[in-house]
Amino acid sequence: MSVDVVIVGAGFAGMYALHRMRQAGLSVRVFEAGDDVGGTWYWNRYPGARCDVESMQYSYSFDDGLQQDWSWTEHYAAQPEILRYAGHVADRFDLRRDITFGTRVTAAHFDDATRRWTVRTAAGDVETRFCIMASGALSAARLPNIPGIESFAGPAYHTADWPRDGVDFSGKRVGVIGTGSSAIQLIPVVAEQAASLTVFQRTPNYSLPARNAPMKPEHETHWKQNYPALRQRVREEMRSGTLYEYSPRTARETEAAHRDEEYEARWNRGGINFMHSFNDLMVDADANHTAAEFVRAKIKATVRDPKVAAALCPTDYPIGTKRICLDSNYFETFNRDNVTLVDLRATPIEAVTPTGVRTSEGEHPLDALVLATGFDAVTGALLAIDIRGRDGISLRDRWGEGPRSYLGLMVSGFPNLFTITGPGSPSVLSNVIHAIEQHVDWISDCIAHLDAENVATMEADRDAEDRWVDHVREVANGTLYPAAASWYMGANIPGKPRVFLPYIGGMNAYRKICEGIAARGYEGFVLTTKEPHHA
Ligand code: NA7
Repeated sequence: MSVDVVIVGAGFAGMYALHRMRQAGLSVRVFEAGDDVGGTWYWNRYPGARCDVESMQYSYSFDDGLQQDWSWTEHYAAQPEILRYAGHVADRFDLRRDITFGTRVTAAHFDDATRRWTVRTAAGDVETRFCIMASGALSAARLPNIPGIESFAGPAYHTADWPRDGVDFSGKRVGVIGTGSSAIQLIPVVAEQAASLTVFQRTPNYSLPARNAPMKPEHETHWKQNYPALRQRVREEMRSGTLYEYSPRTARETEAAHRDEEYEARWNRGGINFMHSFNDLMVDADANHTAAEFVRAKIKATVRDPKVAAALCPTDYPIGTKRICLDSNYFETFNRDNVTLVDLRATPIEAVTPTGVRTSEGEHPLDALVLATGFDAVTGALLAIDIRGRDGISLRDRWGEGPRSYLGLMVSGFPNLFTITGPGSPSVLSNVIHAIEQHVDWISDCIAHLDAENVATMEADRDAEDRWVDHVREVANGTLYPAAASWYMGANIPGKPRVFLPYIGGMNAYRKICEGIAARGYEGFVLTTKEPHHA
C-alpha cells in the first residue's frame, strides 16, 4: 500500500490529523493499537478516570456544529463520556474507514533515494511521503521494577491497561501501588467497593479538590453562545490552553491574610485555577511555599489520624512541579476504616509475593493489585517504534542524551516526519486537545505549502534545532519545575536522561512562534525541491 500520509495513533491527535489531511485531498492511513478510537481514553478505563480540564474546554474547537451539538453531563467529564465523545467524532466525520485498528506500528524507515517512508506493522508495510506521529505523550505505560511482581497469584491491573468490562472488587483485599493522578482518582472509588484497600505510597502528591458537579445549564449555554470569542481568547491569552483566572499579583508582595483568602476562595471553587492564584508560584520558591503550606494545612484538617495526615503531606518538592492532581474525596478516603496507607519511605517494598506485598515491616495480604505507576512520558511511545531517518540513523540514538526537536514538531535528519505534542512543545502543560489542534493545523498548512512550492522534503535545520533545545531548557530553568524528580523531567524512568520534556513558555507564546516561523517561509527548516518534470 502507498499513501500520502501515515498517522500513528487514533486518539484525539490522530483523529483530527486524519480529518484535516483528508480535507486537503491527501490519501491517509491511520494505524491504531486499540480496537477503536480514543487513545488515552480508550486505555485508561480505571474507576474514577476523569479529565482535569473542564469539559466545555476539553473538546475540539474546529467544527462549530460539533461543539454546539455535543452536550457534556458533568463539569469535568469522566472517561466513559470522553470515549463516547471520541466515538461520536469518529462517526460524525466518518473517520473509521481510514483507520486500521488492532495494529501497532513497529518501525518507520526513511529511504534517501525515494524520499519516502516505509512504515512497518503486523498487518504489512505501507509506503508514505509523510509520517505523523500522533502516538501520545502519556501512552507508554510503565510497570514497576519490583522483585517478584510476576509472581502475584491474584489479578494485577495497570491503570492504563484496564479491562474493557471493568473489574468487580467487591469483597476483595485490594492493593494500589502509586499515588499519582491516576491513583488519586481511583482510590476513593475502589475504597467504596473493596473489602479493604491498602495504598502503597512512595511520594505524597499535592491534590486539589475538583468540586466536580453535573453540568450547569447556564455554564453550557454561556460557552455555546460565546464559543468563537472564548476559544479565541484562549488562543491569544492563555498559557495553558485553558481559560483560567491568571492573577497579576505576586504571592510575595501580598499580605499573608489576603493571600490565604485568595487561596481559600479558589480552593472552594475547585480546579487547577488554584495554581494561578498568584503569578510567582512557579518561579519563586518562597511564594510557592505559601501555596504548599495552604494545601498541607488542608490535608491535616481533613485527615483525622495525624500520623496518616503527615505521611500524606508532600514536603520535599514545590507544589505544581510534579503534575498537580485534582480529586474527589481523595484525602477524605483515608478516614475510612477499610483504607490503610503504607508509607514506603518508612517501610520500603521488598517484594511482591504470590499473596501480597511485603515491605520491611511485613506482608500485606492482597487478593488484587492495582499498578498506578505511570508512563514513560512524552518520548516513550515514539522510542518504542524503530524510527530511522536519513542514512539509517535511529531516533533512539539521536535522542540518547535526551530528545532534540525543533518546536517539538520535527527532528533534523528525519524528513517529513512530524510529531504531535512532541518533546519541546507545550504538550502536557497545555490542555492537550488545544495543543493538538494547533499542531495539526500548522502541519496541515505546512504540507499545503510544501506542495504549492514543489518541495520534496522538509526537516529541521540542526542549528535551529539546537537553539530551540537550548531555549526550551533555559525557559524551564527559569522556573521551579526542574526541582522535582517528576515525569516531566524523565525522572520516573531509571536511566532516562533528565531533560525537562515540555516547552513551558506558554501555549499562546508558542503558537505565535510557530506562526511567525511559517510566515517567514518555514525559517529554521531545510526544504529540498523536487526535480523539475521533463516534458
Ligand atoms: P504518575 O503521576 O507517574 O504516578 C505514578 C505513581 O507510581 C507515583 O506515585 C510513583 O511514585 C509510583 N511508583 C512508580 N513506581 C513505583 C515503585 N516501584 N514503587 C512504588 N511506587 C511507584 O502516573 P499517573 O498515571 O498517576 O499519572 C500520569 C499522568 O497521566 C497524570 O499526571 C495526568 O496528566 C494523566 P514516585 O512519585 O515515583 O515516588
